[in-house]
Amino acid sequence: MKLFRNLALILFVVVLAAACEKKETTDLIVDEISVPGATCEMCQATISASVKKLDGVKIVDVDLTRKVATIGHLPSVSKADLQKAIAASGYHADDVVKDSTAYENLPECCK
Ligand SMILES: [Cu+2]
Repeated sequence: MKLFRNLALILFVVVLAAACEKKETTDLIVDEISVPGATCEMCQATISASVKKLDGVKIVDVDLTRKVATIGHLPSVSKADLQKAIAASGYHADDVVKDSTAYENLPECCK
């Protein structure tokens, strides 16, 4: 598990570095958002999809061990935008409370 986590982290940094090399992403900002409800791969997928819908989000990693979403995005996206998007998908995001309807619609394994 630890090895997987380290590999995932390394991969994330490599992809992030590659993303930064592109011209339009030179202003990439990286935010970490606490997602205490994230427990499985479905949660990862749901949370990733929620923020990728936002124009300007370039890269997302959801660490299930730390329960933290790390998101690389352009300055046009604020941390509040990210928190709102994650909360709307059914997960607490830092101090932004999850949408209860979205939570009810999550797969059983995610509740
Ligand atoms: Cu899940």
